[in-house]
Amino acid sequence: MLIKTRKSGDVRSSEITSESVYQDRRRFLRMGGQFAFAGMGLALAGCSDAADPQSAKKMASSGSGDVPQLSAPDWLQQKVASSKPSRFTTDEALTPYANVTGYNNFYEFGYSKDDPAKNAKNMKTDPWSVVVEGEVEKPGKYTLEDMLKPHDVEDRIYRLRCVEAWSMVIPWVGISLADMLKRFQPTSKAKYVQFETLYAPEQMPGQRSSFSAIEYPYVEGLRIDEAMNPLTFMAIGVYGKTLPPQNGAPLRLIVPWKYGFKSIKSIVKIRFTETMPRTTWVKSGPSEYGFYANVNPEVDHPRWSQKKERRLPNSIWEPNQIETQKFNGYGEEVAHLYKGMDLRKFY
Ligand SMILES: Nc1nc2c(c(=O)[nH]1)N[C@H]1C(S)=C(S)[C@@H](COP(=O)(O)O)O[C@H]1N2
Ligand SMILES: [Mo]
Repeated sequence: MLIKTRKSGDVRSSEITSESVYQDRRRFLRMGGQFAFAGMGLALAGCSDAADPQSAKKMASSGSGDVPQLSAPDWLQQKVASSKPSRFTTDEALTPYANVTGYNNFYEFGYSKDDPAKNAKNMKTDPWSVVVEGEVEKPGKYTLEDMLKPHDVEDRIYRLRCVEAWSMVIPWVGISLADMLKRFQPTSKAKYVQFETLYAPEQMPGQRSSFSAIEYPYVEGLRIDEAMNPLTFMAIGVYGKTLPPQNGAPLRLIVPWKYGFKSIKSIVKIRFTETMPRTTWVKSGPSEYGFYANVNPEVDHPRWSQKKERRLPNSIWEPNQIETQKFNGYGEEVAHLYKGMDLRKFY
């Protein structure tokens, strides 16, 4: 059902590394839009071959895959451990755990790809609660346990395509977002759903910085039909174990057909609204980052091409550039949501 192509596209020497694209994204924001091109970082150095996707869970539970059990309450560990395979999978090679948990974007913990793993170590994720508010019959402050209790947990292997033109294949554990949201009974006025990340400057150095590229708390949003699409997922684990803080513990969104920045981490608030939420990246650079942010090789970022992506793990000897697929390869499931919309205008 899911499209499973794996092409090794040829790399043009003119192509800048996506690491430099990332540096550029950050510099651009800091400088208020002025383009500055300075030293480039190297792409992540090579890693071992990725594992067979079908063995993700085996690997995770055998321990041979270096998947540690992080400190999380027992009930949550058990919940994650109870996950069952789902129809959402791919036969592409999994990105190794070390890359998934060591190469991150979580600006609250710093801008370098290795900052979140270093700086989020002591993030407090228990107790955790989520405020549900806005256009909904059952608003309230729910403990994480209440949020998760009625739901079965499933494994889903999804591609993650960052707007910076790198990508991974990640085995998540979690719950269909639609199933979770329906319980709160959105009203007929609920046209959008907004999500907010924890705001805790005492724990999150990025939120204390006076040079911040983005506003906090981090806010993302979806149209209600996007939120209710079967692909949209709330993750509580990865590689068969609870989420490490750098990946958005204890609860983070996964929207696999959109650029990674829509997949907001460490969620503390869900708000149903009648109007389109003002989201973090749209506020920071509206000409560069749209509300929809659907993966689309036909619509370039104003400062770089979106035609290809660097699939991790890669190395300078094996850049692993592959073609980017429209809707990140999930068009069959989601293209209908955008029928009649000009995707150049609604980027
Ligand atoms: N709160 C918050 N959520 C966030 C981000 C962030 O900086 N802060 N970065 C986003 C971006 S740009 C990407 S690509 C993904 C990366 O998720 P991963 O580190 O789990 O691979 O998280 C997204 N969610
Ligand atoms: Mo991203």
